[in-house]
Amino acid sequence: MAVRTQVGIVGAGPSGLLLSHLLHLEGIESVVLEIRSRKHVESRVRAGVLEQGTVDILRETGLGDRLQREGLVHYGIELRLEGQRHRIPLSALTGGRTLTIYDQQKVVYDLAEARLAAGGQVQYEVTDVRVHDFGSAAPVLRYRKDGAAHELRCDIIAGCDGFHGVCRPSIPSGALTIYERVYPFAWLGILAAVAPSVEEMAYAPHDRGFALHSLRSPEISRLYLQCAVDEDLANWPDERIWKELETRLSTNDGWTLKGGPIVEKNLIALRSFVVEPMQYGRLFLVGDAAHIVPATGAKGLNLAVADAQILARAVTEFYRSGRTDALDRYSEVCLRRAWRVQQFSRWWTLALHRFEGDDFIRRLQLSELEYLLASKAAATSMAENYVGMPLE
Ligand code: FAS
Ligand code: PHB
Repeated sequence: MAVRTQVGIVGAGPSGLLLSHLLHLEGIESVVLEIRSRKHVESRVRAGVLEQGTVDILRETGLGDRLQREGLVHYGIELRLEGQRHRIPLSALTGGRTLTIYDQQKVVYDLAEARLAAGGQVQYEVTDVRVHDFGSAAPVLRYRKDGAAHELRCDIIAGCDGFHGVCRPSIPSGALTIYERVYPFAWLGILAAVAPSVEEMAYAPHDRGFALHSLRSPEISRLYLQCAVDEDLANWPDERIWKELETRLSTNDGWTLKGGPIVEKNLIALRSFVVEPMQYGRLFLVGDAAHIVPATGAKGLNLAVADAQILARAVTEFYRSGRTDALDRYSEVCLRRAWRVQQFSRWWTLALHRFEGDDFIRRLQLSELEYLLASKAAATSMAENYVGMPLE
C-alpha cells in the first residue's frame, strides 16, 4: 500500500517524536516508523538530565505540565575530590540557567501522548524499514507491518533511528566521514528504589575509579560506577555495588550512602562518535543516528533535541518559502553544536575517570579539577557547557 506524506521519520525515540511534534505545530505532516513496541521504547532506562534549552522547547510547545510537576530543578553539582565536597554553582555562573531531572522515558511518553492525541501517525512494530531515492526530490520509505508491504512517499526523510538504525548505513559510505573514539572503561549503571543520598548530582573521580550519584525522583536514585569495558555484571551482586559506590563517593564529613533494591543494572559503553555530513540529498540524520557522546556530560538526549529543532526550522522554511538554504546548512549548523558537546563531554570524561596505572594522567586530572574549583573563569566555562549553550 502506498501512502504519501511530507516528512517520513524513522524512529520514535526523543528526536523522532519531537521532530514530528514540532512539524505538526507548523502544519506539516509526518509519519513516524518505529521498529519496537511503544511499551519497549518507553521502558528503556536512559538519560535523565535536561538542559535549560530542552526544558524550554518542551514547555513552549505544550509539553510542560508534567515536566513542571515532576521535574526536579537543579542549580549546581557537587565534585568530591579526595574526600572533600565542593559545589559548582552552575546556575549562578550562567545567569540563572538550570538543569532539570526528568527521565527520558517520561519525555518520550509525553511526546507520544501529544502526537497520538493530535492524530499523529506513529507506527510501532514495523519491520524491514528501507530508505530509497533520497538522492532525488521524491524519496521513499518501504517497510512491512502486520505482514503487508507498505510504501511511504515523502519529500524529506529524517533518520532519527539511533546509533544502530538503518538510515546512516543507507548513505553511500564514500559520502561520509566517521570520527570515533572508544574509551578504555565503561559504566555500570543502576536504578535503585531508594531516596537519593544527595541533594545535587555528585561526581567522584576516586582513585579506585569514577562514581556518580544522580537521581530520577525523590524516591528513585540513579548511580554509576566506572568499570572495565567487558565487565561481567554477574560479578557485581547488589551488595558489592553499594559497597564500591560508598567507597568511591565517601567524604570526610560523615556523609553516608543509603542502599536499597536495585531495579535495573546495565553496562553502558562510553564512545565519542560523529558522522559528517549529517545529510545526503533529502535524508537528514538526527540525534544518535549522527553522533554519540560519552554519557559523562549528560548530553546525548539534549543534543538530539537540538538537532530536531534545527531540522524542524529548516523544513518549515522549505514548505513556507520553497527555499532550501536552511536545509542545505542543516549539517553545518548541527555539527557546530555537536562538536562543542563532543569536546565538553570528552574533557569531562578524561578529567574524571581513572586511567589504570597512569599516575601522570592522575596528576594532570587533579591539577585540572583543582583549577576548576579555584578559578571562576574555569568554573564558568564548565558551567556554560554543562547547562547547554543557547541554540544558534
Ligand atoms: P534513540 O536511540 O533514543 O531512538 C532511536 C529509535 O529508533 C529507537 O526507538 C529505535 O527502536 C528506533 N529504530 C532503530 N532502528 C530502527 C529502524 N531500522 N526502523 C525504525 N526504527 C528504528 N544520554 C544522556 O544524556 N544521559 C544518559 O545518562 C544516557 N544514558 C544512556 C544509556 C544507554 C544504554 C544508551 C544507549 C544511551 C544513553 N544516553 C544518555 C543517550 C540517549 O539518551 C540518546 O542520546 C537519546 O536516546 C538519543 O535519542 P534519539 O536520537 O532519538 O535516538
Ligand atoms: C544521569 O542521571 O543519567 C546522569 C547524570 C549526570 C551525568 C550523566 C548521567 O553527568
